[in-house]
Amino acid sequence: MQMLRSVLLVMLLVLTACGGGGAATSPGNEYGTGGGDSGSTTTDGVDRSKLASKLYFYNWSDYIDPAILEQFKAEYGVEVVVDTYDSNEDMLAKIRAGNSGYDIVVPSDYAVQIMIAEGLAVPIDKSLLSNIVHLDPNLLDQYFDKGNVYSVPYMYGITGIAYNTKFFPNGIDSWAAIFEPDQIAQFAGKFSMLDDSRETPGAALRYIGQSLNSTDPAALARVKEILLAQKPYLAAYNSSDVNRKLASEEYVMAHAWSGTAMQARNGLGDEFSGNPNIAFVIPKEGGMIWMDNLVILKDSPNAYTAHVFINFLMRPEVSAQNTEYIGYLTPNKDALELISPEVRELYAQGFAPDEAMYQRLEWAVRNEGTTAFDDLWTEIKSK
Ligand code: N2P
Repeated sequence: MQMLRSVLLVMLLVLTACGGGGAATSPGNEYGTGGGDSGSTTTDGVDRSKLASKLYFYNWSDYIDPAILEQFKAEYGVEVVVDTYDSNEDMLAKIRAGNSGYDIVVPSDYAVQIMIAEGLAVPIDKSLLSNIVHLDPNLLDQYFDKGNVYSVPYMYGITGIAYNTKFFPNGIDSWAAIFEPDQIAQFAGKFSMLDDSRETPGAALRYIGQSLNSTDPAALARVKEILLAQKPYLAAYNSSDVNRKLASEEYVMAHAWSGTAMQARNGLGDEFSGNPNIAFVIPKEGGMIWMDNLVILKDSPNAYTAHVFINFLMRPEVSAQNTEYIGYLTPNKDALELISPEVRELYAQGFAPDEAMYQRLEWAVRNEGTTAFDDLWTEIKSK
């Protein structure tokens, strides 16, 4: 297996060296003529003499198919070094300190707003991103970066409750299932909430009929009560291995991102196998919709290579393969038709929003006037 893989890699490298780029194996390889320089520029418009040997990618955990990084290396000779995080706040803290060494990060919507406001991002050079034509125009030009000056969508998803149908034969339809002490007592130590200052207070806000962006003191006081009443029953606040713990049935349910739930259901490559009992729901009171975006850091020394990688990720077949692996939702309209019937069937079962579900989804918006969510979260975690 390893041997076969090496042989294939060598063959690809030879093709690349002969000037064929990835075109021989990758029909949708549609680079424009951006880049400008002649010399070592090949038919795909990429000037190989300008490529760095390594690119540092700071991404969420379990959020890219490792085979894609191998393909990129085989085609361009660039090694993508991946480091992972599990919350926007952790990522922001690291890059705010400066000299993080990373080239590309993947902030969610409201965190893109923060990065722009704090001067942490560099404008995107769209002349190097010919594959942006494959993205769904309805998912571009969002409130958090009008005109996509600093960011391009990577994946989007929704946050609800993932659960095991063995333990919930009648399904779940309300946040009460994860918040109400009389319902959770029987599952003490067997479920988790996201370790996230926007997601977890946001879920409780929706449960009490409020916007997940509300900073109304009375609403937040109620949220604090709900979260503190729930805390003794929780296994953990967890944003890192919920997929594995649901699949192994260490958890019977979890506040989770849709792709985490899909990974628990379908497994994740060679990492762990899936559990067919896992289902996912956006409770009737509503939940979060979000989008994670590729952003090049202001202090990235490898901005050109970063653009080449981002353009690669926007190839329809690369995006489809990645989506199939991580189970989120691709903003790439031309990738959709390449996704397997099995995954599409799960989307239809609630792992993706339909019209009715959209009505109860809400985006998180940055609120520069308040530290209410951070304060509340620090307090909850310290109790
Ligand atoms: C993947 C993280 C999903 C991103 N583990 C949530 N915004």
